[in-house]
Amino acid sequence: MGNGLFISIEGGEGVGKTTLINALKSLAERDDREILFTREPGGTPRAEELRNILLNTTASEDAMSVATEALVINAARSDHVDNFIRPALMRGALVVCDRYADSTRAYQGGKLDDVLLESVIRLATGGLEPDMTILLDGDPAVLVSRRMTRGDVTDRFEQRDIEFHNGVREAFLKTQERFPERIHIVDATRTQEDVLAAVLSLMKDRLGFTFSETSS
Ligand code: T5A
Repeated sequence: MGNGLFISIEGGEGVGKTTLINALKSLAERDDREILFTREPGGTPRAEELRNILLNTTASEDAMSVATEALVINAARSDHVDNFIRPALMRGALVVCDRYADSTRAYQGGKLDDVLLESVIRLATGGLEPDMTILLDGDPAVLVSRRMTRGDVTDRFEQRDIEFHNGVREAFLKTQERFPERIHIVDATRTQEDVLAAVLSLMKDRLGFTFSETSS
């Protein structure tokens, strides 16, 4: 896929993905290379429209089935891969994506035929998997309370109980066991500085990538 590098950041709600990505963005701003940040569901105008449909369905409306969720998310992903990720990788960019196909495996997997779900993911991605995935992992009880203190529990995905979050964590850990070479676990309960340092170290060791500001 060109000379680019593709990194995805994964984990449950409130695990610190946005915080980590903001720290990486600060380093990227002072780097001359093309470094792009994107997210799923979303990343292109059409995919962002689909994201709004997915995340803003209120409890009073008809619930979306898991199969519908999987198809809508992967429709968004297909547009994102075709119109944003693949062209950027062909240009040689570093693409950092907030969630990707492992989120589908963790959230929608187990509730649908897994072989069919993998086929849908393959259809959407054309087989494009990240060069490296960072899985931010930690006890949901600790992470949810951290999140609640911010008082920012708004969309329907986040209005879930602790059992739901424990299940998502287990599903991510099982996905990591399937792809141990690609998915690297980082302890999300450590400080923001420690999390960033662990990720920078993985980027250097596994991909040979160092931000210009941190290379000396
Ligand atoms: N989804 C998505 C699927 O079901 N299937 C799929 O295939 C895909 C792609 C997306 C939803 O869509 C679902 C999964 C999700 O439910 P979203 O809004 O994009 O939702 O993503 P969330 O994961 O919910 O994002 P959040 O913003 O809620 O969480 P983050 O980004 O993981 O956490 P963050 O960085 O905002 O941090 C949360 C709080 O913790 C603090 C932060 O300051 C913040 O207050 N914090 C720390 N505090 C101490 N130490 C640290 N190391 C900290 N890191 C963060």
